[in-house]
Amino acid sequence: MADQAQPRPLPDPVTSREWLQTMMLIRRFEERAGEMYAKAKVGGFLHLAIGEEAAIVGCARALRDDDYLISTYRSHGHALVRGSNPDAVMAELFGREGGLCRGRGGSMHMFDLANRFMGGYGIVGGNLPIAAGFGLASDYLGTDDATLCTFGDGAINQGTFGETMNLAALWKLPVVFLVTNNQFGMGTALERHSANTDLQERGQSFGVPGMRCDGMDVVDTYEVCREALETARTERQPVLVEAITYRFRGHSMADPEEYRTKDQVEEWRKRDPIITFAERLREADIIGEGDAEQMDADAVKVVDDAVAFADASPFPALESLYDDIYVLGDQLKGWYSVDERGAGVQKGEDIGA
Ligand SMILES: Cc1ncc(C[n+]2csc(CCOP(=O)(O)OP(=O)(O)O)c2C)c(N)n1
Repeated sequence: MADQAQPRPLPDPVTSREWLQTMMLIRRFEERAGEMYAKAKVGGFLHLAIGEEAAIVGCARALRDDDYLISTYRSHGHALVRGSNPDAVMAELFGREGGLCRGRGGSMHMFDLANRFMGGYGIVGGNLPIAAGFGLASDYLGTDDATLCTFGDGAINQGTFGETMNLAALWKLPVVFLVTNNQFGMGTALERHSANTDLQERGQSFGVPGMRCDGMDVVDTYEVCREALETARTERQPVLVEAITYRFRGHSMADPEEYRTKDQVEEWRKRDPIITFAERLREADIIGEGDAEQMDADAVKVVDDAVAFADASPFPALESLYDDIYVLGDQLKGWYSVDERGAGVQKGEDIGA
């Protein structure tokens, strides 16, 4: 992690502007998603990553196009930064046919193979072994593609963490594990759920070295992840990176936030990753008067269009209920696997019987 007084040098102007623009898009997209949830346009759960944009953009921009990214249920930003169409991401939240997963996944289960975004996952810690699988697949295929797996500080205490670190180190898998330490696992503060709060250290006994970055600083996150990915790719050495960050909103949309004070939130908001990065770009003359406002207006326009697209997109047809479902034939009987009354579409009558 870079010294706060000595920030890392900025990338070239075009790259710097793109990072700011992408963080703004994610912020505006998430804010609107929250509004759409309040209007009941979005069903199920909705977890926003507002405040974590630098951690998202910094790590993803360290990836090559053919690398894999896998994240959690807090994954709208990961899809957007990977290049998923904002219209399709919003339509997925709305549960519509035009969604990234044709409306089947919703907020927690974004997936975009073309952009090698291998999904959001609802099970805490469930994505770590899957990431190891991608690493193993890269080995089998003889490619030098690397995988980046993001998860939260709460997930580091799941059994899957130790199991995955062990195999990743043993099999020399090209995977970087990024623990997004936003200080809380739901309503439980880091020091209340972890005896050892130095999370980047937690892989060492398994043979996975650790690094730390300032997850409120997009440049620092990028540089640390780039180095970690290089190590994973060329030395076949998995690395654990800890990004220190903070989520400004509740865990999900139904969170009274009784576990933290408003003062603490305000204190972290002073380090808002978008505002601080825009200031740096202004000081470096990379953006001028009115540029940030224009970029923000552009982001709002993209989000407006995404909402219009999502609203106009139809709900999936009832006949498509069994599309893309695993069917195990004779091995499993019952409604939960396949409608045994025949190959024809049964339109769901008797469901629940
Ligand atoms: C195996 C499992 N246990 C519990 C839950 C319920 N749950 C959803 S999110 C969450 C907190 C996880 O916190 P963290 O890993 O720090 O990620 P963050 O939400 O902060 O991004 C829990 C306990 C779950 N989804 N999966």
